[in-house]
Formats: sequence, C-alpha cells, structure tokens
Amino acid sequence: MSTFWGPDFDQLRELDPEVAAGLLTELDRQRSKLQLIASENFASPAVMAAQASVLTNKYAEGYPGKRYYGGCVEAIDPIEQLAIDRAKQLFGADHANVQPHSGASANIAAYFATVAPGEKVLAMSLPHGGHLTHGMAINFSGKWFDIVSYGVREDDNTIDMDEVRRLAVEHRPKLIIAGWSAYPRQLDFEGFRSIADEVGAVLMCDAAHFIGLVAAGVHPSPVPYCDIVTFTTHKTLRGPRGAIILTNEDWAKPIDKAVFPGTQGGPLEHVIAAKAVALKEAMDPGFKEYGQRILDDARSLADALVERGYRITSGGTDTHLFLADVTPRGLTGAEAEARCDAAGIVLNKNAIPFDTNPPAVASGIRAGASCVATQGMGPDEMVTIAGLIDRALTGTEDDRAAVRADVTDLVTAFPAYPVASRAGREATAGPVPAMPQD
Ligand code: DSN
Repeated sequence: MSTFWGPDFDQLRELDPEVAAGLLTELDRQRSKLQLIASENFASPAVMAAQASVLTNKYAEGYPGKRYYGGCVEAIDPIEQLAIDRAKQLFGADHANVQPHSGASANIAAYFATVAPGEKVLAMSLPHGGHLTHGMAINFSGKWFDIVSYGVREDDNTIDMDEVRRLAVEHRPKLIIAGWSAYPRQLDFEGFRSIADEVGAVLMCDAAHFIGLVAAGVHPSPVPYCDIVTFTTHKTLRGPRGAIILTNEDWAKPIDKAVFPGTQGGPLEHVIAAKAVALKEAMDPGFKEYGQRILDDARSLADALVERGYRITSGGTDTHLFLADVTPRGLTGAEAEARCDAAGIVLNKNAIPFDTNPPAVASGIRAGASCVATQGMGPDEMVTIAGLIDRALTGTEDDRAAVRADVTDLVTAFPAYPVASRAGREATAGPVPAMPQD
C-alpha cells in the first residue's frame, strides 16, 4: 500500500501565490465570521482529503462494472459502489445515482427522465421558496417546460395542499415537484403522493436543503413516498459540493440513463469518494445528535428574534432555516445582509412570501443553523446571536464594530476547523502571501 499523495499547500504557495492567498483569505473568512447561510456547512478534513485526491485524474464514463474507460476496476468502481450502497442504506432507497455534479444537474436529469419539452410540471414558485430549477422563467425549467406554480397561503405562509391538489387536477401535470430552497416547514409527502396518484403524475422531491436532517432521523423522509428524490450533498448533509439522486425500482434505469449519457459526461470520482465519506459520517450515531442540534439551534435563533420583535415567516421553523421579515426595522433584505456582513455575520437577503421588493433587494433575510451547529454552538449561543443580529441591524457603524468583536469571541470559543488539527497546522504554517492588488 503506498502512502497518501495529496494536496501540498507549500507547493501551491510557491507556484501560485495568488490562489494560495485566496484560499487562506477564504479560510480566515469562514473561521472568523459567523456563517448563517442556510445552504452552507463545513465539510470535514476527511471529506476534503477524499476530494483533493488523485481520483480527480480519472475518467470513468459509465457506471461501476460498465465503464467506457479502462483502469476503473482497481479503485474507481469499488469507491463509487461504496457511495451507492451507503446512499441506499442510509435512506432506505431502492437505487442511488451518485454522479450528479450539482443540485441543478440532478434536477436537470430528473426532468430529462420524466418530461419532454412543453409538458406540464407543477412545482413551488421561486418567490414563495422554490428553487431556480422549479420553473423560474429564465431557467431551463421555465423556458422548456409548461410550469404551473403553487405557493404558500398569505395568512400563515404555509403550503395549502388543497390548492396543490386543485392545480394538479386542473392542469394534469406529468411531474410534480415537492421541495424548496427557502421554506421553513416540513412537507406533507403523503399528501403529495396521493395528489400525484390522483392525476397520474411522477412525484419528485428536491430534498437538497433538509436531507441531512432526514439522514439524522429528525425530519420525515420523502423516500417512501416519492418516485425520485434529488439532493445536494453539501448542505445539511455536510459533504462535498455535489448531488445524489435516489429512486424506486421503476425509475432506476431512466435516471441512470438521464444522468449519463443524457445530461453529463465523465463523473467526478474524487467528489464521489468524498460523498461516500460524508455518507459514512452521516451513518455515525453522532450525526443524529448533530441533526437535533441543528433543529434546536434554528428554533432557538428564530424564537429569540421573535422576542426582539422580528416577524418570522410561518411563525417559526421545523427545519434548519427560517426567514425573517426586516421591513418592520425600516430595512430591506439587501441592507440587512450588508449590515450583518459588516458586523461579521454572514447570511443572505431573501424574498419573503408576497414580497413587494424585487428579488435583488428583497424584504427578508434567510438564516440557517448548519454551520454554527457543526461548530458545537447550542441554543444559548443562538440567543446571543439573535442579540448580535439585532444590534447589527439597528445600530450604528460603531455598534457593528462592537458586534464584530463579540463575533470574534464567539467563533474563538467555537472554532471552525480548529488549528490544532493536522490540516490546520499545515495550512497556517509559514508566511501568508498577500492577496494580489488590482
Ligand atoms: N442556492 C442554494 C441555496 O442557497 O438555497 C440552492 O441551490
């Protein structure tokens, strides 16, 4: 067995100081600020070691045992098979395709397998919490398919299943998509299944955001109810950037064909190896605790903001994220995002349901607890963070500087990528090159 041959940061620093400086700047940004972007997380050093490996050199079009390239049987096939087997086991699925490069790629493959251009698709509207690939007008989904959108009720901001059924019965979609990017509540998968059966539609779930909570057993699983489940591996699941598609027996072959050769070429085997590692991490009993901490933290942060007078859409959360309306503070989402960032708190502006501001301005902010839960912060820290957000939003420049100092204390007590780890020592050793100036 040879010793590991992998990333050499000293060589990178020597060869390409600009990129090396960028990596260190980003490492410092991730460590020194509070990361509340709901779709992000901190992948483990083991996940990153698999991703930053010689597997990046290998072409492997096809699937384990049926490749269009030689050289796959020694390591590539067993590693991809491990990822497939772990995904099936973890989620109790009949079939897993671990090759999609991203959530959008996974959704493209799901459309490719299930609908032809011009056919009807029923999915959640983007301004109410859906994803770009759920039918946004200038996305491929909106351009190539006849999209019918469902949204949330104006009074309680939750999905009205009677309305979903009414739209399905009226429009007879070929594909129904359950799933979201900015919706804080659990979905009624059983209800979606019965609507899909009533109109003869394929049911797909885009579980990108909450799949880590499903893996942890703290959120209902869409797998028993849906024909196809797509998800990204880097959000609550805490793996590398990429995606996986789970299917029942009926959709296994069509989805495999839709991924390759339908919509992708060579799979990224280094990323697939990292997905396998992340799936193994998610099988550890500690991941259940992690999932519960995410939920507890998100609730605690949302509740503490409510106590400070913020309106949280739908009145709270039962996932890792929530949306807060910042207009009662006289702010837009864009202004709130900028003020928080100046105070060392990273989150994103987001449209809230029935928003009157354009998406680039928005009336809300979206915050998630996946990163802070990875750092080990608990509900008490979330109460502190709510206070920091409020001070950042309502205070002066001086107040934001003071919040920045408090953020430094918090992230020092709960470090992301502690310097004590081997990877940390190496990455911070030696002189730090400056970022190039324009
Ligand atoms: N862009 C991601 C998010 O932030 O929710 C979804 O793909």
